[in-house]
Amino acid sequence: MSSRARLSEDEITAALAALPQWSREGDSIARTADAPDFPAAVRVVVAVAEQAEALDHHPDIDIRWRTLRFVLSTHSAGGLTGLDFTMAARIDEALRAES
Ligand code: HBI
Repeated sequence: MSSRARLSEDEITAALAALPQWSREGDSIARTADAPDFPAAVRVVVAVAEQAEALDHHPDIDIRWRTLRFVLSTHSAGGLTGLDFTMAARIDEALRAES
């Protein structure tokens, strides 16, 4: 499901159901999470960066002290694709590793 083909509304709804921490924001999905402290938040960003490079798919990342916000969309498709949901799951894994 990690292709760059734009997903249908039904596919988006189904994919979001498997990612309860994420919410739809227009043509993107987004998640906010608090790390235990600032160094842990930075470690999450480093782990996410490595996964983003591996997938060639990069989230928008906002870090404020220990609060992280991730926003995903597939710019080249002008909307949501399977890559967004694959990357969202990897972001969840990186957050769990620092929780
Ligand atoms: N990341 N979120 C996101 N969306 C893209 O379209 C994208 C990307 N990272 C790299 C990338 N595209 C390149 O493969 C080129 O398509 C620009």
